[in-house]
Amino acid sequence: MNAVDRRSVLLAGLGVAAGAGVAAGADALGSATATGTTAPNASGDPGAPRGPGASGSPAPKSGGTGAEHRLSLTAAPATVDLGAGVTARTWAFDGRVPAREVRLTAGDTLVAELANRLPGRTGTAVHWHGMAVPNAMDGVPPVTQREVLPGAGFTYRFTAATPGTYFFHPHVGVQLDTGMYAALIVEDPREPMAYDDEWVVVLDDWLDGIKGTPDRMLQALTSGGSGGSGGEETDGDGSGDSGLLRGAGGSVAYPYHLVNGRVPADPDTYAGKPGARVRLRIVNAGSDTAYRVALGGHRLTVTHTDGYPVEHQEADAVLVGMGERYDALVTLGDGVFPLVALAEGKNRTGLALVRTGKGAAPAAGVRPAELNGRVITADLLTAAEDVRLRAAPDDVTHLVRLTGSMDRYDWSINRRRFDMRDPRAAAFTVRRGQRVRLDLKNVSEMFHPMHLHGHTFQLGTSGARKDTVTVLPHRTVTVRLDADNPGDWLLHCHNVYHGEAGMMALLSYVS
Ligand SMILES: [Cu+2]
Repeated sequence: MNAVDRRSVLLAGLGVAAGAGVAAGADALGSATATGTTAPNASGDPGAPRGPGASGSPAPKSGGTGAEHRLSLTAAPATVDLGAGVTARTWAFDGRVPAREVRLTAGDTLVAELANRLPGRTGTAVHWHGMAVPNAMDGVPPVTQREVLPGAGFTYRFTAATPGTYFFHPHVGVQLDTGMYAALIVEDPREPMAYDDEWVVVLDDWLDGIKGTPDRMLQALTSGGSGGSGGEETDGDGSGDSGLLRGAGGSVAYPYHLVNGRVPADPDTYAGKPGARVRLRIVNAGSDTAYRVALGGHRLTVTHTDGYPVEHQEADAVLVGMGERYDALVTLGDGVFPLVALAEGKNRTGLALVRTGKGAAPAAGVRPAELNGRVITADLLTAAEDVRLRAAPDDVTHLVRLTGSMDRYDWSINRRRFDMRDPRAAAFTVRRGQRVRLDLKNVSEMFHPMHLHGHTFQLGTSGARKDTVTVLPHRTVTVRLDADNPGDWLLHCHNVYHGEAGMMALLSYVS
């Protein structure tokens, strides 16, 4: 995080005091915004009237600050340095893995210009994971837009209504498993939590350019599974079951697990001061790996998942499925500490370091005891009171059976494999204004992190507000949402190989 970002966070925390000093007549939101990251890009007058985004946390889904945040994303082949002499030929946005973090203030408008310089006829698009964008900005070809072909571009434009921790990635084929991803942070102009700094922790399982490509992996998985041609590609070594996931951790044996694009032998290092309070924003951008994350020598206070606040809970570690995000507060000790992401069921780890004082760095394969302490999973969380869904009867209930098997790799929903050429077939239909209940019933032997586009749902009746929820084998998770964002929205497994094999469906609004 750069100095400007940090200042904006601190100012937001200071609230009124900062406002008084900077702009007479502006409220705390105005001054925090004017001093923060968005000011250089703002097209409007920083003192202009603010929308209803100013009224509380999280900001309501309308209105805006008037500030525009412009960025360009060029998708192209790149050779990236993963540390410790490991380089990989991959596809990336602007040659970086992860791509440059995007940071906005709630109410800002993001204007992102995508340019495609990928090889051959490789189309792409950008999906803004977790953001309740207008349907046409959701980045899912061919459902919400056409594929952006090489040499062409597309401009995404939407207002970031709700503060939180998000990320973005392509939603074409298995491009999620390339280097094309980055964190997207929406700051709360009235941030209610006090902290001294914040660190974004982006996790990823990596094979591209090291062990074939994601496309080849998909082919191996779908053309015979473990017994077929995929034998040497797919998992066979170092894997096992995960107790937390009640089964296999995945099907792909990744050579590396990265934290912020770095291998454990050459980790990213966060510098801080002993006693400082830091907000961690943890994003799992992986494709086939759930991570158990802990900071050695520290306890975590879990505060948010998928951007939405929860009643705070103390934990030693947190389980983060693919597509999930968790925020946690931590008070730093004095020394050098390992921030470890254990790949569930894969017997491998990713690593970053936290350095606040003297000391030798821990070994690359370190496994702090906290990994085996109290692990927070989403089902243990309760939504913060101000983000709970209002009580209302269910207007429509859909049974979403998660079907298929690892052997046949015939992942599907209600036994139907999604067909991108006919995406609206067998859609789950809803009407605007309905309270929608989805019963996610996993009848398979493997966990599935189910992600819904364009909405957040609530687990149970007062559980966490989320957009991605891990459904364990032979379990049913009931979620509810308000149908308030018309369009055709994907509901799918965020294991990119499961999704691409067919575990997707559409939630479609009808009139
Ligand atoms: Cu799945």
